[in-house]
Amino acid sequence: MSHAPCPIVVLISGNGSNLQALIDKSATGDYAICGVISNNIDAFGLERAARAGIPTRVIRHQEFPDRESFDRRLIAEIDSFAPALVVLAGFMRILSAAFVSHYAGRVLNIHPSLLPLYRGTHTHERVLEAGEKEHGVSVHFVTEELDGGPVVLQAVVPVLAGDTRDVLAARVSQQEHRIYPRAVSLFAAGRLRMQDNDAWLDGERLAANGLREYAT
Ligand code: NHR
Ligand code: GAR
Repeated sequence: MSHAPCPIVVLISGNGSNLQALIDKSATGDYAICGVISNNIDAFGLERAARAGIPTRVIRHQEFPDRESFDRRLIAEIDSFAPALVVLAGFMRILSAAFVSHYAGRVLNIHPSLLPLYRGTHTHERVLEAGEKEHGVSVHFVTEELDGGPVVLQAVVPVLAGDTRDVLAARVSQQEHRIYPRAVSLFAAGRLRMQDNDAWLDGERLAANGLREYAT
């Protein structure tokens, strides 16, 4: 590759399996993870980062009087790494309008549902309760509207007879680890951007569901 890899910062709160997938693919991707930040000091993802030699920071949200002051610190720490993209990977704090506008068009999230279906938490349980035949995962740009920003990629998985929450979650998670590094690489290569609240790939506006693929 002729140009320097695109610097990204990853925000986590927990296990960090998506962070691990991003680390594993960074050797072949167009991006480099320059920092990992967690709001939770017990996040296993911090160990994954340290093992990969990536600098880590912990900013405990409980130590701040309000969301705005937490976000100001978060912005300062992120900017100290000078990333081109901020990647939410199981990050569980809602981001303020000030944060979103500071990084407009430069924040991606992965959400375990076929957005716009099932925004919010406990998506696998809700999908099973509703008797859906399909479920999946979406990568989207982050906007002020929670889980409402333009979708980039979606992977669809079947819901099978006898599925438990954990079996279904594992099937979705496998797809997350496949599509998130791809979405980040597309952004890093300059092929993906957000404009006027739409996602654009290779100069073409993507449909509301983004690029959708079916996994078996
Ligand atoms: N921030 C903005 N502005 N927009 C989005 O689309 C965001 C976001 C921050 C996080 C991830 C999201 C998800 O994929 C995400 C998308 C946390 C909550 C939440 O309710 C909701 C959605 C998401 C992440 N958080 C609680 C809060 O008060 C705390 C919950 C907890 O700690 O367990 O911040 O699902
Ligand atoms: C993933 O399933 C991700 O889609 C979901 O949390 C899990 C994080 O796993 N994200 C959210 O629910 C965001 N609120 P990981 O820590 O192993 O990457």
